[in-house]
Amino acid sequence: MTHALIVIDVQNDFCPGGALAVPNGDEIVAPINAMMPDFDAVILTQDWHPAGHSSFASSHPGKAPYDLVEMPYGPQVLWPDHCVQGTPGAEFHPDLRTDADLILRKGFRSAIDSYSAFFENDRTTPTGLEGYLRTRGIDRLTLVGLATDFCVHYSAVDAARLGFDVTVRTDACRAIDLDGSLAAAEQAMHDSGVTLA
Ligand code: VGL
Ligand code: ZN
Repeated sequence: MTHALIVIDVQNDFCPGGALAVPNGDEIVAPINAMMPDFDAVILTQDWHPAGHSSFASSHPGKAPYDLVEMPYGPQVLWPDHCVQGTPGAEFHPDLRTDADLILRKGFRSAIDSYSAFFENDRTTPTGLEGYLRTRGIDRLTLVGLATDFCVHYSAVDAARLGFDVTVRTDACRAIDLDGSLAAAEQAMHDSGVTLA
């Protein structure tokens, strides 16, 4: 089997002091760096939104961060402005090793968010990552990063649905945990056949 490490969104805005800080998000940087040499391929994802992105509460008059809205593609949580293209918050954590094979950006279309590394939030528009992995003969994936209950969760469920052998190393992830979203994500990943390790 050819085994890739997919490092989800280890960016300044998701670390302490960032715009959408995940509690203790920076704790996973050193363990992730230490895991990288054990894989045949390393892929980093980067949340990469244009200013005024439709997932930002600031783009919806009268709405606040963490409100839920109905978008044409389904329900969407509204977030503080984060990971705006070209800003320091969108950069990787300064200690993260970035000598990866591929850096995949997602969430770059204004009208739609993309939690998953495989599909935008309509769950059908592909990012191209599946084709990249398949053409490289990669069939096994280990996922780590931020946040367990959003981008790691959706990426893991989509990868399992596409037929990859998927493990999430929860010790190298950290969660936002809005209203039980971590428990729901763990259940959904388990039900999709993802190994939680
Ligand atoms: C994420 C919320 C908004 C994540 C990205 O990386 O989990 N969460 N954008
Ligand atoms: Zn985002």
